[in-house]
Amino acid sequence: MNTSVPSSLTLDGAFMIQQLRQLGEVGADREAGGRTRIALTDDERAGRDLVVRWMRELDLDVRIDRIGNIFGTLRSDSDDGRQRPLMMGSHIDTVKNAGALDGCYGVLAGLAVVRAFRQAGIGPQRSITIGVFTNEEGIRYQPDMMGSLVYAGGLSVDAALNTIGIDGTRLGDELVRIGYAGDLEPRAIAPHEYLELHIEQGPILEAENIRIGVVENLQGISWQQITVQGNANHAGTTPTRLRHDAGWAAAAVSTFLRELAVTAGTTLATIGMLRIEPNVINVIPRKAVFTVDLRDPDEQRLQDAERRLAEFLEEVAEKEGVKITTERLVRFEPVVFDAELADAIEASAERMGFTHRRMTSGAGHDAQMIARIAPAAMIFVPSRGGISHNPREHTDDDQLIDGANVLLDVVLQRLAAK
Ligand code: HGY
Ligand code: MN
Ligand code: MN
Repeated sequence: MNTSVPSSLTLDGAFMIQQLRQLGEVGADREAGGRTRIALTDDERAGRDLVVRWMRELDLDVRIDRIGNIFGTLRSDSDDGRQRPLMMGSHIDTVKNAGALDGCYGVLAGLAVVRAFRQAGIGPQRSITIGVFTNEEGIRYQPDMMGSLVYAGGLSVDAALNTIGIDGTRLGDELVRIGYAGDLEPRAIAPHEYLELHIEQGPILEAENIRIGVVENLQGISWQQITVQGNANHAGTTPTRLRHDAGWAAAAVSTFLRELAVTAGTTLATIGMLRIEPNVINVIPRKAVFTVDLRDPDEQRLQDAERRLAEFLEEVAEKEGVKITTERLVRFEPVVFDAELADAIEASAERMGFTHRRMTSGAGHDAQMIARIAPAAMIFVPSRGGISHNPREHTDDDQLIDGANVLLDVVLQRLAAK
């Protein structure tokens, strides 16, 4: 293959859109809407199988590592097996009733970039690898970004394989069951640098009518599970002053967190999961179990939020006479991406005539883990209404294709650079 890569290649955007639609059908939920491909379920396996098929159709060297991360590599002629590839990628697992783009867009745009090389009959100067990382969403097994965290050395493979999910299953068993327990040691394919194209999942680009987000950094994430143990009692005979109401305690924390977020400014707080027992109309709840997701771009402010929550929990326990315990599920500090890569993304968007702006990622991404072991950065495209983790997640086809063309342009610049 000749490796004199021209300054531009042609990316087949329509084909990428068609593949996004096709992958979006896997795990489709006609009733509730959207699709659900929770990590290591049969639906996610079907999504994995489809992407692996597409990788093989591009004649990529497909490898699976021990935590189920999938890697498809277009090898360069100069790769003696030790060359670090330029890596792109993301994830294809979803939350419940998700949109079709979160994660999938970065994987399929990466395949579209490789396809542009294949269709031009040109080999890249450096190998290119597309990564599909396991369990990015972290809703069945915590933490989120688990596959890329293991890959980056932040969590041992064995600890990850022994993780018990919220459904009581062991992650390693499920990985074997779906046939994606690979033999490749994580980081056996170590990236030279990493680019992740993703939908913004927030309102900024659309609100400012900007085409491309140059993602410089990503906010810190703190997940914990809180258990309140009170006393069940009769709803009609128990005076308020004698109650030990776990349901009230959970509601008090929710109100406190909204107040904290509003006054702190950049801190975000979410109670995403909430269960009370016995969950009966005329019984004062004896137990409440709920999760708290705190985020802030600034580590000190995130620590302040965690401290203030802990203090409030002590107050509530004292006041209501309940026992409150917390379990830390996830804690990732804010991440700053590689400045040179961010500059390259900005230069490509500028050269291609796209409006662009630098920004922080509100969501967690695999790139934040890869940034631990290689230069990494992200490219965002707008999300309609800022909506994501929702069947109504949407980005216009031309915006998706523009983003993929910026990705291709950055890849060509980076391959030419070194
Ligand atoms: O939680 C997140 O931000 C990501 O979607 N896993
Ligand atoms: Mn994502
Ligand atoms: Mn997501």
